[in-house]
Amino acid sequence: MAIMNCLQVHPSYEMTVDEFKAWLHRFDNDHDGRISREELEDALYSLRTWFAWWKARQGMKGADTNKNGLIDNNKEIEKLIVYAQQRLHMKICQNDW
Ligand SMILES: [Ca+2]
Repeated sequence: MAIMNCLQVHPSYEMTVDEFKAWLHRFDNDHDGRISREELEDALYSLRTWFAWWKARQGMKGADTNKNGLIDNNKEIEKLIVYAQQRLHMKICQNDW
């Protein structure tokens, strides 16, 4: 995995929605602006999440509303944020907080 010049994100670290999106896109390995299940899995591994592959699959299932296997629009990212908050206990707050 590539070494990235970024802050280490920890599940208990509070971030804004924008920071979450920026963090997620660091794992967009093919730089197509969309997040695949594999890329989501890498992101979860970076948090040292247990069962990252399974959680990535669950997150994808919940967030990928148009079922194209990619998180590729704002609505899907928002659903992924809800998943991350509820199931991964990540603290993601609105930008204007
Ligand atoms: Ca999609």
